[in-house]
Amino acid sequence: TRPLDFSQIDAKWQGRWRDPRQWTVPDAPMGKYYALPMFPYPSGALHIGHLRVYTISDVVARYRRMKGHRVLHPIGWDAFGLPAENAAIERNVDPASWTLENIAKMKEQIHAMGGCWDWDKELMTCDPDFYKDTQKLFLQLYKRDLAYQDEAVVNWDPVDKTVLANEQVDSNGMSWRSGAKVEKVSLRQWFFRITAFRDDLLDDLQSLEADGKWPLRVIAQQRNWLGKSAGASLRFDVDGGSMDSVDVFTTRADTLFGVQYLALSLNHPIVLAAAETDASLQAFLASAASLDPDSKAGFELRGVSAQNPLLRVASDTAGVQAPLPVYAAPYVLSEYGTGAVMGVPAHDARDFTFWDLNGSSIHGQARFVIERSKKVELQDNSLEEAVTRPGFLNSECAQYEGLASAKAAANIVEDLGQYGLAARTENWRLRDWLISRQRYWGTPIPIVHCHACGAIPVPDEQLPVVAPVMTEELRSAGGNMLDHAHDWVNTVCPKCESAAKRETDTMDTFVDSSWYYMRFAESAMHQNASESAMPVDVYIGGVEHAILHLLYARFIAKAMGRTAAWPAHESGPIEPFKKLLTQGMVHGKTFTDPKTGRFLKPHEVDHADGVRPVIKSTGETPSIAYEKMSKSKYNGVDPTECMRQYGADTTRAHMLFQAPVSDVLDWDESKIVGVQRWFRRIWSLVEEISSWESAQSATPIELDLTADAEAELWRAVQKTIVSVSQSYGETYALNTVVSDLMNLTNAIHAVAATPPETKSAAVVYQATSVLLRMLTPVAPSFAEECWAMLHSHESFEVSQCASLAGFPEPDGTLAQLEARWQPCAFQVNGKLKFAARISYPPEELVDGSEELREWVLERALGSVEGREAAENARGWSPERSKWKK
Ligand code: ANZ
Ligand code: ZN
Repeated sequence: TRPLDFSQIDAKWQGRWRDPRQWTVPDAPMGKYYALPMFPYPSGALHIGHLRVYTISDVVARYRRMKGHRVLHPIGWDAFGLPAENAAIERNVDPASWTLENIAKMKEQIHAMGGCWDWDKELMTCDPDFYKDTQKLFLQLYKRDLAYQDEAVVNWDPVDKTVLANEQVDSNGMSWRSGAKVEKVSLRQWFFRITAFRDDLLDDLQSLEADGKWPLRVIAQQRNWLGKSAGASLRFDVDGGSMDSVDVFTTRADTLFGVQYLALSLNHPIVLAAAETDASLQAFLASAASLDPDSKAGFELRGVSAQNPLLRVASDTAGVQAPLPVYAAPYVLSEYGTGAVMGVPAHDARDFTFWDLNGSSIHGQARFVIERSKKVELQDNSLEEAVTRPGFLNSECAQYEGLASAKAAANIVEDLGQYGLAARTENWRLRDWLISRQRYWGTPIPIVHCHACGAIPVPDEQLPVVAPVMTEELRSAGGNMLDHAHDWVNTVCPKCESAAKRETDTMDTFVDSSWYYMRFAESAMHQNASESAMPVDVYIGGVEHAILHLLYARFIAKAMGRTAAWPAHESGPIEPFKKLLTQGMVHGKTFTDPKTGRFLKPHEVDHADGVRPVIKSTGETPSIAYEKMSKSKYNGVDPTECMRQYGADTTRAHMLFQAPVSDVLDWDESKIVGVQRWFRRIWSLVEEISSWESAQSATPIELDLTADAEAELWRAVQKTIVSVSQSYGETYALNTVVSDLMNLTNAIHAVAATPPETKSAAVVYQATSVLLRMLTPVAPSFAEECWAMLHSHESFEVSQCASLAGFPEPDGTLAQLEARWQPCAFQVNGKLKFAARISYPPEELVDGSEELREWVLERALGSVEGREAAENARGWSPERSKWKK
């Protein structure tokens, strides 16, 4: 017998998987299929999360290939970004070489997992050949007024002289790098006009909701980020301010009778004007600028008051006579709505807290005007919190009295509208996408600034605009290095040829990832859209990208979809990713000392026992938990090491088997032996069968299914083909693929264990052949090795490997086989209950006879279900029981 050596098998087959040519299928009756995992950032090391995504995508890609699709399964590198730039500054190297080294390392690690990648499509976003097209994309958007420059308030680090992302500013407002106090400054920045597509971005989510194409959680997050809210703008007259009126945006016009104040954002014109003559307001604004927007601080503007617009339309104005105080308040966002809020303490939670803190003691308690139901009136007017749910109006104003919230709001807006005091509006949370980064390591924005002509696009033939090499001088300059690259910055205007300067901002790396999938598909900038592999059929990645990346990618697809970039045959909404699979996190095993709560390092725990780990220093049992992997918990797992130790296929199968793809996976290496055992069973089975003369002789093999054992096995084979195809192709329940294949292995073993007569040998041989092909997507190298062994003695030619042998299809015998079997319910002594399938008894057994009883009982208890039930019912023995028909 041949020993099963996983690393030898890996070595043999992985060389083959590396060659992308083998994946070119001459004819693909099923058409294109584009499987894409989110491309990695080249950090330098493959982590276990990567292994999970690429395993999933590889399994899907291999399955589709076997089913006859022309599959695109590419990989590339999201190679621009801050880590490379920082590493370059710290280590005095070029970010390009740092990045390339990392890519080389990670590529080897990816090879080790035995994936079938289209390596000839490999790309990296920092390659000028790639970013030439990123720049073209920018210019196409610019020409269509979808890219523009505008002033924006940004985080400015005065020491590093650079703009910081929000994530780079700590909770005290300090820079993560320099430690300097970050300033808010207004700078000219580049934006993409994503808001122009907001209606499509929202409406088309519906098409992704159907049939679970996208996880509902992701769709909800997208909706929330777009944040459409329908409401109205209402106009309040103002006395004593720099303006005569203030417009507010509200979603609850029905609460207008309950307004007790107005609150303005810190840079509202009325606030800024008042501050000119009010030193204490100035002081408040200075201190409030650094407060977080959750703060409910406020400053009442002296001598300023507002009037409730209902005064102009209500039949009874008793409740709305009082002039309303006006506050400056940091909780009012300047970029949302009109930057002004009508404060309704009784019915809005934020307003309630604000009023409690700033107004109620001077101006009175919260005033409730919305009742929960028509009948019950609010007795107590001093509730502990706001009543935010819609209800019925209790305004003591006959005109609106008792109306349901929605109706009351509609009437109020309409009535005020007659006087130009109200209009229906909608508001969106979505803002235009700020893509400027004051960074070296990103795609240069292809614009030249000319004194005479303004911002001029770099002409196509001058693309790509390549950043200058990072010299020692630039590296030490700090801030945006490109600002200091004088030879590069100074250029001539493409239009008038006078002296001009290059744009020194580079693009957010999210721009690169917003279109790379189209480059893989060779559409977008390359115009041959009808041959395009777009859209992506299944996109696999982490849920952490549920919002920004997916939104940006959807936007770019829609923007480019209006051009020639989209496959003409695709109708309906333009969505880049038909199906989205978000894989769960992989958690690592932590050991803690139960006494101290300290995380234990691997060498502090003794696993020698194999059952119960022991803390070496104390002899006690550590507490075990599964948590997010982190250095401080010593629970990280190196996927490369794991594959080296157990083999790539074993690691893949284990990973798939342990949890459904979308769930958290608790990585427990000790369980990997289960998969190894399974593979050994398959190995010995194949070895055994390949020695059977009878199995190899007949071609094509006629299956004789007249005997029960063979028929039952073949039924299992057929059922497994159906269920596994569905899991691979529709539900992505890849964990059940593994368990179904394990069960089929056991079923084959059961028949193979009895001496092989000719008829059962043929069935066992066929069943094994089907098993190996169905196993190929999960464990490609192992399955191929087994396949080669199964066919090693054959007289007829088997030149094809299992991957090219096609995925097994049901042979149509299932219905017939199912009909042979009757589902029967069994109950023995009232104790043992189970359902099993029994074939029809032979004619000669007489009804009610002892022989029939024996015959049925033997089969019932011999069935998988019967054996299981007997095992579960401890102490039960069939001899002592009475059988009831
Ligand atoms: C009065 C009111 C009464 C409100 C009530 C709510 C409940 P969404 O749904 O998220 O769009 N608002 C308006 N502009 C704001 C701004 N610039 N900064 C902070 N808050 C602002 O939120 C709309 C609601 O948020 C608006 O409806 C307004 O408060 C507040 F019982 O108006 B509402
Ligand atoms: Zn010019």
